[in-house]
Amino acid sequence: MDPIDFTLYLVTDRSLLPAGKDHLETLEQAIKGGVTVVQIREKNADTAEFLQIAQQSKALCDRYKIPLIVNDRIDIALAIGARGVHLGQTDMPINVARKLLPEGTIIGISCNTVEEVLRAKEAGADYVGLGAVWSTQTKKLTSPPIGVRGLGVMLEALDSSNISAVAIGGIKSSNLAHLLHGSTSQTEHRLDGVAVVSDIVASPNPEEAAQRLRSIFISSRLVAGELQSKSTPSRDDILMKACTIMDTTRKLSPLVHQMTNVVVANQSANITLALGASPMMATAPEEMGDLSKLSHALLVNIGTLVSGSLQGMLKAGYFVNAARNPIVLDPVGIGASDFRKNSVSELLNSWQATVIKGNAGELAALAGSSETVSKGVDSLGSFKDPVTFTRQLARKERCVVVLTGETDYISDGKCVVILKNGDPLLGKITGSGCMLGSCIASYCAAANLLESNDEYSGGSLDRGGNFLAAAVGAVLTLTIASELATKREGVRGIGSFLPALIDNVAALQPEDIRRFAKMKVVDS
Ligand code: 3NM
Ligand code: MG
Repeated sequence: MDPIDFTLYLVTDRSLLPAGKDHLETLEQAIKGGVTVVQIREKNADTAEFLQIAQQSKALCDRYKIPLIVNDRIDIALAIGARGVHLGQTDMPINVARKLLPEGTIIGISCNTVEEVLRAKEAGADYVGLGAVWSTQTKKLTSPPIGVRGLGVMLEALDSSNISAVAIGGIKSSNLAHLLHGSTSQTEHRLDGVAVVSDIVASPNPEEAAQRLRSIFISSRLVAGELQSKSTPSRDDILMKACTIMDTTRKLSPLVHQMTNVVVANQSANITLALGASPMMATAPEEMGDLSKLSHALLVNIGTLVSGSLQGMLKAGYFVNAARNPIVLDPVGIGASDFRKNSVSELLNSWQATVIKGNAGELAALAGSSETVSKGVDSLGSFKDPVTFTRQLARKERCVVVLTGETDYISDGKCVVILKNGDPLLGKITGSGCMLGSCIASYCAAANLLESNDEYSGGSLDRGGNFLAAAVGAVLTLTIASELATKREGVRGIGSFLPALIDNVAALQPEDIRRFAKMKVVDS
């Protein structure tokens, strides 16, 4: 028998049908929209009713040659000759089900932890349902959502096995690109598909809902393939792109939404203007949906985080991911408190960052490494092997990582760019790191506008390496401008340096970047 195509796995739930819609009609429309496998899930029906629904659904699926899986009930699966069964952790054990079912029957199991995945592997499951990724109204969850990062860890547990994996729980067309990006890059084992209930079943147009989900899945798979085969760009390639991005920022003046700290808000807004972009410094959770329609990128800086601002950041990121615009995360002082650590964890679990930027202490805390510590927001010490650290963190978080310090390291998970520009005064003023965050976000906005001709290529999927170039360009712009600023007449120290820096950023030309960049690219 053909292997099952898990790309778009519809799990039914008749209680979610909109008024006037019937189960079989919705099922047929969903199949026409591109559902590749169907699970009949009946939590309240008695046996006779379940059997009838299963028989009718099976006849329909057969007509379209779509495999049908029965939730939980081995007897119903046997009675209708289903292609498979789906078991929960407290249902019939896999080895017993295997004995009862005809040879070749597909057995899947829901897993919520790495241990459950390892046990499913041991027991010979054909596929696993990993979740719940996000919270959902459809099923009462017995443990907290695993988030995209949790999903990545569970997928890694499947490396070197041939078990298929689908994700489930709260998956919608608005967050699917984020989900797939978080689980397609570096591990051997990718998601084979996504399982969805409400986004299709509760939709007034299940055919279109299924089409939307399927096309996002397919295009993301293409992008992931491109990323895998991407060759290391040369120093000149990256510099050329960075200069194009610099020009584009001035030409298109992207609107950069910045949720930053109270210490640096003013200078961050001014450096953004100096780059040719426009700052928008809003924080209220209530307006994030509206603002995401206007902005071209989001900067999230946790420098003076309070509980209220965290809600705004969660919301903002959700909408910005959905709009496929870039997000830059600056986890300022994350090592200083559990509140910051937990908050960043929550942010990275609910949305996909495009770039994460921090000093050694901050990125060590974010990565859970004890190699270097921080004092307040300042970093003490550095990594023994910053190149490997930066590359690995980029792989783990599936985004571009910028490690700042006397030398800056930037990686997309493949190559690492090493930069050695910058005047020491940059480290003496407050908020130079935060200004860098604004520069990265502005250039990411421009980079995204450059490549947004494909509906699904934007956001966190660094298709052409443009976000890497944007981050490199941002570091070079700020550090080279700092070198030129200290040469200006009248610049004597911290106080006179800041305005000179802002002026020099505004005056900087692409030629300056090409001429002064102290830059090297190393391959993985
Ligand atoms: N199982 P929706 S979450 C049926 O975590 C089911 O195992 C889950 O529904 C699990 O797509 C879930 O509407 C419901 O969020 C998913
Ligand atoms: Mg069950």
